[in-house]
Amino acid sequence: MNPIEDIRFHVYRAGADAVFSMVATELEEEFYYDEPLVAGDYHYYVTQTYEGVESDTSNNVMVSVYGAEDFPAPTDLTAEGNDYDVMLEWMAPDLTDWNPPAVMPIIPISDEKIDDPANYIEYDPSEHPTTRQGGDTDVDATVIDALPYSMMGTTVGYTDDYDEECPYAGSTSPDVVYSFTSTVDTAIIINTCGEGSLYDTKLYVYEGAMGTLATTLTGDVACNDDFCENSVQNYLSYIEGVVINANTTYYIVVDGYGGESRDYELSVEGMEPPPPPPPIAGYTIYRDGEEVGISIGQDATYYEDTDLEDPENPGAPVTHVYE
Ligand SMILES: [Ca+2]
Ligand SMILES: [Ca+2]
Ligand SMILES: [Ca+2]
Repeated sequence: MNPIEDIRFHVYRAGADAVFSMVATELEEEFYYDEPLVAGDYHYYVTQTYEGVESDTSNNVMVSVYGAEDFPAPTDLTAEGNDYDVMLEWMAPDLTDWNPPAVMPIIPISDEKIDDPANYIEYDPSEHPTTRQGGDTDVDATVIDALPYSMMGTTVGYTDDYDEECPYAGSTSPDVVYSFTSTVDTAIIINTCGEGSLYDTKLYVYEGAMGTLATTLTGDVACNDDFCENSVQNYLSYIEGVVINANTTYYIVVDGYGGESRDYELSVEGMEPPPPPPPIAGYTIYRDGEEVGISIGQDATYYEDTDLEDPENPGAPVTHVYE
């Protein structure tokens, strides 16, 4: 007898209220298609049962679902009938002030870290004679000269020059330093949430001089250890709205928790202006609520609906409603 045959899966989902409830039960397959859902962020986990006993929970995943309200609608639809054909024309929506939904949401961490300084690594750069990429301190900081900025690197082989408590102290992780100066007052978002980050990173920003933490738009100090996760690492770092005053040098430090060091992916974005809107891919045409066709491209604001003869009464015109 195959014990796998008796295993069943339960799927749990939470919406914005963060309260999980079971949405599927006794599944035999290792997948589930959850629909319909209104737009929003959802969290999921899965358990399995065997002979009535339910397992611990799987890892959590988060997904953003977008709905019709996230996308502007075309306007000014007109229809012109000609025998049994209808010619439709419409206007493309005005996307001047529209911000598209983010394609890659930042994934918040799902597991609380258990901080145990006894498990900290004692980092010794002499054990890592790797080629260095520059940027060990403020003196040789790598200059970020344009935004958005993205850099894949490693902290292995660098020296531990700095540390900040947010909230964990005592790390001996090596650190690398980037510098950024703007000619105008602005704000930036920095993170190591990308797939290129392979260790427990820590990020902070100094203003003007090493040791003076910058602040964020919400008044917090610009330091973060754990905010987001990727597919391989749970404790990545994200700081939103670091206040950048014009003509002041800011030092972005990529550091680590508990003596850890490895590869990182650093992203730095300006918070303004918003990205240009993407083009509209095309339109879907509905007749009496049924999809009857598509037109490709933002400028393809017309559709010819042909062969509308009433099958019940050959040769008779039919009335249709378009939306
Ligand atoms: Ca360093
Ligand atoms: Ca450090
Ligand atoms: Ca971290």
